Amino acid sequence: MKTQDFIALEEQYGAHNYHPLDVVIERAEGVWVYDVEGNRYLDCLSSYSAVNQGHVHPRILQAMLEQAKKVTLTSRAFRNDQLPLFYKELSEFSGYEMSIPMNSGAEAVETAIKLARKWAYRVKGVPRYQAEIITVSGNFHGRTTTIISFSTEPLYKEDFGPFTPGFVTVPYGDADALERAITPNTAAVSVEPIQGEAGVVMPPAGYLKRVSEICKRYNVLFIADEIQTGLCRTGKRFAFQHEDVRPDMVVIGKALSGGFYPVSAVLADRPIMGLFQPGEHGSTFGGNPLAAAIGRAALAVLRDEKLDERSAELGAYFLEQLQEIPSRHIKEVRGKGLFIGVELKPEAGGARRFCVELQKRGILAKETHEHVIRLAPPLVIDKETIDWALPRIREVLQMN
Ligand code: IF1
Repeated sequence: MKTQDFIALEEQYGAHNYHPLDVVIERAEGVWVYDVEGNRYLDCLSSYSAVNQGHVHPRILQAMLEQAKKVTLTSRAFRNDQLPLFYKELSEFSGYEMSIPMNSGAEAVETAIKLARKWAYRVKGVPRYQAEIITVSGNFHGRTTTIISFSTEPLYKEDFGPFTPGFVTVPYGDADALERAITPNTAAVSVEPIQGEAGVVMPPAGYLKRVSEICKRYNVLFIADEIQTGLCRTGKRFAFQHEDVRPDMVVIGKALSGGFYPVSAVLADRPIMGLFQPGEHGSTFGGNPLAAAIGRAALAVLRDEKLDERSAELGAYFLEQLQEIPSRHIKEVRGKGLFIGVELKPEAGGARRFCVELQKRGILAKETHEHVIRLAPPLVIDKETIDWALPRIREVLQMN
């Protein structure tokens, strides 16, 4: 079968909830993916930062295969020999005392919302069911009906009401607006340290510090969604570490499995995570031994290969080189580590056509919010490969 044959099947039998590039990938290794016609592409999306360790990392693959032969799922009605070790190693990696394992990022975000609300009622003393969570414009935290209830993107929410109450939205980056929105019923503030889906949107310097100070002053939990920015993507283990802050809860996913399996988690210290009582929350697959074994290997790769330092060093180089490209189309090139967005001027006609041209030159990138090309290769990329990509990216950015 050829590319078009696969596309025809997808068109006929699958929901059209995405508008993918016409590339049909059949295998991948490291930073490279290969389509059904044998063409090779540099993956500059990393499956939305789920394959920070590179595609099919051998160490994680080995861990998955070995565990899969032993036991994959025990339910949480019983215990298993992988989860306790995953808990410990995740605590050592993150510096947080405890965690609760889930599967998708959205599930972990929902878990953080429930935990923040429970903390509001049981610890802060907010009257029951009046807890408010402050979120920000341009947020992306997943696709569940509660999460899209506080989305500011009509495409993600307009046909899916009625919406879950209890969320207040303020402009991203505006700490004064955030402080004004706090009430005695505020349970938490939830932000992405850098907004991924919004187009690699960086807040003003010191914003996270202000958020943290405001949360402390008003006895409000600071929740950081690091599902896309975490796990070494931005040049630190967590993006919040670029400022001198320590959120009360950190939500992670994606690269927590290196792209092998849905693995997510919420990190917190005991005064918060200890609030969950038996039976209150969970999921069939959350914390299963296969996920835990994969998560352990994924963390070990991030740690042992120092992918945070690699992202910082190569990201700074990539960003500097991109910022030197003369192009009438470019409005701004921004980013942190290997998490880069090239924002185009509206008159450039949208980022999609540039992504199509990049594909013709062997580079896979994704537009976000119409005008931004996201460039986020796996963190195992090397300088030679970045130098291979730069002339191709330059050529595309300089086309008419
Ligand atoms: C899609 C982008 C979208 C996330 C943050 C939670 C989640 C995500 C910061 C939910 C997921 C994915 C979802 C995927 C495309 C991608 C994405 F931001 F990465 F670009 F959609 F906006 N918090 N982001 O980025 O995690 O439940 O997906 O495991 O839905 O199209 P999930």
